[in-house]
Amino acid sequence: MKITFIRPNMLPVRGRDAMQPLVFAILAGLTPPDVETVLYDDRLEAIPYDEATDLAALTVETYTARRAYQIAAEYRKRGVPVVMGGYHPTFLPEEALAHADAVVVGDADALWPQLVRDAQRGQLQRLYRDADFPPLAGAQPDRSIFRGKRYAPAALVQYGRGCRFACEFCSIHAFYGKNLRQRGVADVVADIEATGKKHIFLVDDNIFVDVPRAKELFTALIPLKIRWSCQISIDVAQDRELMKLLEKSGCTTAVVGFESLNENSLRQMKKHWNLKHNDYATSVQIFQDHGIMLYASFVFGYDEDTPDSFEHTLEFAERSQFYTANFNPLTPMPGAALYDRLEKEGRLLYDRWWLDSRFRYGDAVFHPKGMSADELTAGCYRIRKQFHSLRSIASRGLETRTNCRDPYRLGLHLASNLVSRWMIDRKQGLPLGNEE
Ligand code: B12
Ligand code: SF4
Repeated sequence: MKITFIRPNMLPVRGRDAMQPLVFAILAGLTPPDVETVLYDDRLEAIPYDEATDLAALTVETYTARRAYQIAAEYRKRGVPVVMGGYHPTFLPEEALAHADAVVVGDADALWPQLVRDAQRGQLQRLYRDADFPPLAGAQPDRSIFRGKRYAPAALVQYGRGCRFACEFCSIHAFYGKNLRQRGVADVVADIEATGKKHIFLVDDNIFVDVPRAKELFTALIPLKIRWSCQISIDVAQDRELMKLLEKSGCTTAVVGFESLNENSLRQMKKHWNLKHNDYATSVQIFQDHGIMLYASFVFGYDEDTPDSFEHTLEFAERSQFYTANFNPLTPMPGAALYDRLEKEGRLLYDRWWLDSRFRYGDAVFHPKGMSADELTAGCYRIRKQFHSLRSIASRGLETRTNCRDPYRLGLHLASNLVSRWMIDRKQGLPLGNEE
């Protein structure tokens, strides 16, 4: 038997920064050894639909759903059954089942071997759903599936799943609820060593969900002498011991969700804890004192945001000399509490924006209160461009504790800013999927 794993592309354009789709290394590691596996990544290469296979297995996010359904149609036309899993089918299994033979809801780790056996017997069930959140132990990811593909240099590794917060717009709480699980530290260390890479992206939604376990991990990373990136909540800055461990263990960049400079907006999105310990400027100083380059994330469109919010936030992001930042229109994702609220308030512009041929990447998809939807789209695009101007890249690059602290960091600063600068206009305004 042969399984073809597919990672659909979001837009009809190839990027230069595709990262390894970790999910397929995990599934490959759980696949019985007598089953052949191959991966095609739609972001990097054309999919050979006519190559013989017994099952097409697609990972689907909301932004890639339209493309995933197009790919699934090609396989099903050729008589190949299709299974889908990931965030989007988990939240909308009925929608996905209209395009697939089987759907996995939630985590697949414990279900995958059974699904493969069912497929071998030609007895795929329609829906696979784990009633529980099984512990994250067992098989190690099999990254040989990525061999020969031109991915970004960092290897993706996961320590845990879930987040202790429940920000209104975020899919994580909707997916995992309050459940928090972590792998054994020794497994993670072995996994990192097996990648053979010296730069690791720890993909946990929030690596700071459990203080003792975070300390255990960071301590175990010190002897590996790697550089690593993570996503972390800003409240870590009040724990000086943890900050020292982050620095000592090689943490070079961290994605931090600042989201908004407006306290009421933070309250509305259930992220007011962002300001519980320190103001933003103080937290930024603490991170930078420890050499950590910040990738700051902002959203616009909460009820108190007005057209002035854009320049105000841009000014803060430049003054803080973040190595990079994203400025996105608040986007209701199915499954997240925000989606249900905006739907109830009758403020959604589309029935299902992710399938609508009129939707364009970067577009606002609901009626904000303090500006028009077009102003929201245009404001995010404008400051994204300004933040990636050569003047801004150069002046942010002069932050001596982080962005130009050593040649490695400066190289990272320049490379990520120049790639993002190049991508902004290539992505903005494109339809999702491959056809109009
Ligand atoms: C790393 C990451 C990225 C990386 C890219 C990663 C890559 N390989 O290309 C970067 C930073 C570039 C990125 C970009 C974006 N991302 Co992102 N990303 C993540 C993150 C943090 C980790 C992904 C990961 O490796 N997870 C580990 C794997 C093992 O978990 P998993 O994918 O959930 O897989 C498990 C199950 O879902 C299931 N499963 C998944 N797929 C399949 C397929 C089959 C066949 C089966 C059987 C099972 C199955 O089994 C797996 C094991 O149990 C996730 C959050 C998260 N926790 O997953 C967000 C996340 C996936 N991203 C998200 C978003 C919104 C984006 C962006 C659209 C952001 C933006 N506005 O531009 C972009 C564009 C993404 C795109 N489609 O191209 C959302 C998606 C929400 C949704 N409803 O779809 C998430 C959930 C973050 C969030 N907080 O909401 N992202
Ligand atoms: S802290 Fe981050 S991962 Fe956690 S719920 Fe909020 S946005 Fe999602």
